[in-house]
Amino acid sequence: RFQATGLETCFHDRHIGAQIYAGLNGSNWRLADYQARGGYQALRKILGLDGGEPMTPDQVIAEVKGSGLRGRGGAGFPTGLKWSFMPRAFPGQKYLVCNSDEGEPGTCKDRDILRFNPHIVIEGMAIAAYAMGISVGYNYIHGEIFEVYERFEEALREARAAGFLGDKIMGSGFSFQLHAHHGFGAYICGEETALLESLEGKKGQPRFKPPFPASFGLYGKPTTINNTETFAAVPWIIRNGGQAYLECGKPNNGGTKIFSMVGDVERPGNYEIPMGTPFSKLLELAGGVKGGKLKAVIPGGSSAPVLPAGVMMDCTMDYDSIAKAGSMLGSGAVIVMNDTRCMVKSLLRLSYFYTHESCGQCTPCREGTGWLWRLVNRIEHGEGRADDLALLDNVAENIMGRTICALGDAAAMPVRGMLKHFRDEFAYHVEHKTCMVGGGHAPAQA
Ligand code: L3W
Ligand code: SF4
Repeated sequence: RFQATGLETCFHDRHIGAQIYAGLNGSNWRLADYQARGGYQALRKILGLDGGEPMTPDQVIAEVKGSGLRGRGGAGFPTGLKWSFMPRAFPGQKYLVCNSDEGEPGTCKDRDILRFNPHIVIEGMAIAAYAMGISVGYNYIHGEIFEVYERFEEALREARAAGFLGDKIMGSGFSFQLHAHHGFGAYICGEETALLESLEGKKGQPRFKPPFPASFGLYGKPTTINNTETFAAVPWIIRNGGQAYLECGKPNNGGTKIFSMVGDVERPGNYEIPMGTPFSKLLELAGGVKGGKLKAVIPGGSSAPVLPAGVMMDCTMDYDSIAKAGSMLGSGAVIVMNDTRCMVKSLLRLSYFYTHESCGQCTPCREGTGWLWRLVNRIEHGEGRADDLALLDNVAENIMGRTICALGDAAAMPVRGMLKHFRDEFAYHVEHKTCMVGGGHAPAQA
């Protein structure tokens, strides 16, 4: 399978790629380099500029549907289906938005796509715009990554100058204006409706859904939002066909996916592998566990419940396998923990993140995330009480499903995962006022 999809080591052994990363050497991000790798051929193909007939928007959407591509930002929603929600005959402005507000702890793939292959995102967005009859798009880039924002702006300038963006693209009847927008670094702006609020110049707080952005999005107009990696998959699909993409992965889990291997591994980095690859193979690519034996893995960014080593080693890296094991593939950040890691200390760090990033709009999240953090904090610092574990269960349960956006659930799920699989460590902390794995107490957090 690796050979079939051209899996190759890119500019160093921390960037391995099959499609999005294939052919990169760390500095060949410019337009001419991208074209030398076959870039913008997919756009030419759909516009009928490669000698063939133009593809209709319906044909493009059908190809994406057939590819089995699912949203790479975390939810795994089928991309072709989402594109088909966009009302065709809407009389006013419609928008296309790329969510590059990558902020999920552990995730570092989208910034590297933009840094090393920005034109693949531009081409993917142009194809999406054509398929949905959209003439204006924005790429919302995380506020803390300046260099990436500047590089994307430079790539936009190149694409406009070469006629791949703007009015009447390459002399066709299709026009698409694409702009970059630099966010301010708030995690919550990665939630799609908070992102739209922020793009409109307002405070980045999530809206109620429904209505979904497909019907009420940017400035109240129909809007399609996809993740950076999702758009980056589109040119390959159009060039090679949806079926070929699907066959790279496994049924219901088409194509390749980039996994950010972080934590206790010898070679942390981004690895683009076929969906359905065994976790053991991915771990091997990342050089194996560093500093001890494998204890646990958070398989899909910090919002995903932790899985113990034994469970994880039986998983393949795809939505279905990880869900069956009781967690989620999420954004594809794989946080590896060795057996020197204290789970109480790890949860303390995660809980602090969520209470810090809560936008404060709804009570269960605003109050509940702080409560969770304070409970874990006192357990970690030897002040836990006998009923604290039951209280943690109870607070987490009362946040789940009772908030406007997914951040509430994202704060509760790691707590539930830790207590499900590593309850004994928490109980030991409460009873003995110290850590059973010898990690000591974490420094106090203000
Ligand atoms: C029209 C319907 N559209 C759903 C659309 C919806 C959205 C997509 C998925 O959460 C997860 C979250 C984080 N008509 C629709 C419809 N849609 N039904 O489909 O929607 P949803 O609500 O399932 O998910 P979401 O709110 O987008 C995303 C998890 O991702 N996560 C976060 C990762 C963070 C990053 C980052 O930092 N970049 O990726 C990590 O696991 O917890 O569960 O577009 O509009 N009937
Ligand atoms: Fe804000 Fe949290 Fe409510 Fe989401 S769940 S809207 S982050 S308070």
